[in-house]
Amino acid sequence: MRTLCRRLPDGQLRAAPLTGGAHSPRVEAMPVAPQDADVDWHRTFIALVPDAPTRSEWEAFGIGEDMIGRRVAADQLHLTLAFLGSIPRERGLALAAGLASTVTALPALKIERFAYWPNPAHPRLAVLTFECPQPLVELAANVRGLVRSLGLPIDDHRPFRPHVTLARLPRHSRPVSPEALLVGEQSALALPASRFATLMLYSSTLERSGARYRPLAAVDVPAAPLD
Ligand code: 2AM
Repeated sequence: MRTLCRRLPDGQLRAAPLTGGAHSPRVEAMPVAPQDADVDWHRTFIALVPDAPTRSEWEAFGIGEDMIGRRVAADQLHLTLAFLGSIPRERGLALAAGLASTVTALPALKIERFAYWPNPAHPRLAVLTFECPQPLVELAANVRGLVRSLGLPIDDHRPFRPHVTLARLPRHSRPVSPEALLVGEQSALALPASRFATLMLYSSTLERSGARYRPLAAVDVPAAPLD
């Protein structure tokens, strides 16, 4: 069983865009905001967004009382495929226009585990990690191929490990107790596979309450059967 997507062979796996049929994605990415002159193209990233039932499951996910106030808002939960940082507006628009060409049909993703990163003794993130089937590898490689074809950089200092951040903890948080870790691990066992229905280009602004993600373009991701 593959447990992690390691570094991807950028651009080497290019799936043909899906056209026609009941599972056809939108042909062009839906521009959520790019006409808006106020859009800032800072801290941009491309991520998978869950469908409504999956979002509800995650929202109800128990990770212990300590995490109240630290949780990522339900409408902000996502799985990042590529983090780009600041990009010029023109290339951002080209990226939004090309997003649909990267889409592959994706099965619901099985949850691998619940974890604190980098570790429970120094917890900064509470995450769900996901198994990484071939269609996810292809989709991530397609996205990165598009980014590179536009001459845009990908911040690659972190290997690609498919995860959703459920909560963010301040620096120097106290260690997570084994009991609290168990709460999360047991909750994760009960979760069904997660369906990601949308591929989104986001920008991120830092606000007092934390990062706020703003959708810039979106494209449907068709469902593939679970293997
Ligand atoms: P994280 O949840 O593990 O922090 C917006 O910041 C999104 O991009 C988050 O999902 C974040 O992952 C991800 N990301 C990936 N690489 C990043 C980087 N170098 N800097 C900031 N965020 C990054």
